[in-house]
Amino acid sequence: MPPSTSDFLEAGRFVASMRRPLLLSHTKPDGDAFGSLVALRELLRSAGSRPLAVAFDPLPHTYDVFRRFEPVSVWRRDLDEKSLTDADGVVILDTCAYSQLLPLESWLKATTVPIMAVDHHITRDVAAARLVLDETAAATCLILYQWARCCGWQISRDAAAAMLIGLATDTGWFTHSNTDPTALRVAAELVELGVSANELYQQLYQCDSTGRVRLRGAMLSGMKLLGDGRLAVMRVDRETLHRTGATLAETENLINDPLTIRTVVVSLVLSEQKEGPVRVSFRSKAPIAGFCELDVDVAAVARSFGGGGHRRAAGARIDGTLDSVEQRLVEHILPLLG
Ligand SMILES: [Mn+2]
Repeated sequence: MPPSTSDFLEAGRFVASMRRPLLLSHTKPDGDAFGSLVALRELLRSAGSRPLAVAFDPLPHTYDVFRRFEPVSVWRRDLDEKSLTDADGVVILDTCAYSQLLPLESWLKATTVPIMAVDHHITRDVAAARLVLDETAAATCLILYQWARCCGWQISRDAAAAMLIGLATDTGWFTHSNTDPTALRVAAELVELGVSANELYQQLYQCDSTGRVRLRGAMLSGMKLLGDGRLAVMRVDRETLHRTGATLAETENLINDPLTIRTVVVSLVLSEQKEGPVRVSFRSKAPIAGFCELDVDVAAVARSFGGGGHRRAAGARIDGTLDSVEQRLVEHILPLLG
């Protein structure tokens, strides 16, 4: 359910009581995470506070589009716990799960400053005094826009651009199943605020590195199709990254390629990390009337492996080798595919 006007106004008063709010988002930040950090920083600045926006990872090249804005500070690279002493509040954006806030999990659990969260995910375990949640919202940036409108905050062109990037990337440039009338209406209003959609599109989708395009080729040629072509599995190992010259961050969105195949309902990407568990991303296709009625909730699949996310886009970190993780996932998912 979308927040009501009074929810938004109360949340507005809550955040207005913070002079130095710390803005955080999830690890491995995506367009909606960076977009939310930049947009809320701009919005709160025009409202008179001094927000500190912090990302847990540096900006990957796939998001060079964000270089048009003042940089977001990177945890450990630009600041540490000492830099947080004057924070008098926290706003967590685009996640509500401690597992996605690990670098500051213990700090967040120990701090006495008020915490609020703005999010559109289903998975949540963060203890926050105030929540602005809308699981039906296509992006956290969309919630921020509605919040700003409701509170009458000034929306600068930078704030609008950052919100359009978040909304456009979380909807796969308005093609995913979360693209609803509200998403399209808000996008139109953001363009009316002076943002060029075409310019953002070019910076987002026509600025790939050669390595990323070669990695796409390698992943697709190694793709396995299982369960009568309903399940696509792709893997990224260190050797492939080295050979193609791509970075791990550049695997983002390549998971959507197999979904362009008529038969594929679920797409998986297993990525070998430098150390620690295998990172797994899950996507599923919405049922297509008269063609494929299968409706797989990949958030539920991810949850049974300790992860979480949305019905059609989820993730998990799973201990084991690429082979063993793949085998366990395939055994779990194939029965769901009829
Ligand atoms: Mn999001």
